[in-house]
Amino acid sequence: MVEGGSVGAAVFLPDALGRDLEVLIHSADLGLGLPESVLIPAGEGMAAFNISAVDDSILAPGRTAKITATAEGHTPADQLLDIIDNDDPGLVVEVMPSVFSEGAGGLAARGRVTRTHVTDRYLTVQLRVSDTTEARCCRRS
Ligand SMILES: [Ca+2]
Ligand SMILES: [Ca+2]
Repeated sequence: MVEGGSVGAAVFLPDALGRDLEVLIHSADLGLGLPESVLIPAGEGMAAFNISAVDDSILAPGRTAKITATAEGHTPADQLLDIIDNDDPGLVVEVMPSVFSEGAGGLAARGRVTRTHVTDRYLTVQLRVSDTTEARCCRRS
């Protein structure tokens, strides 16, 4: 599941009971949205619920969360869920002005590269012009 998304989940009983059964749902992963409990009604063998993952803006590796279902008189059950980060770093390239004369000279425009996630690590960015017969880059300023 990608953060910001949700998935359907369910708890099952091997055999339906003659009474309602409250099943507690728990995960130590605080980035998940879970119901505290679900109810398997008498005569039924399952209860469905949704799991959502908080969409933060923090770049992080993917993680695996454990979800545990417990109910009185029953053996607890665990399920692992992989959560994929959606905050991949990106780059933005701007050229100002975006239109200029071919006679404007060697400093016709200024460029700026920014990254969407600032970290304490340096980042080397390679710049390339697709048509070097029309424009060239790059002189640092
Ligand atoms: Ca995000
Ligand atoms: Ca994230």
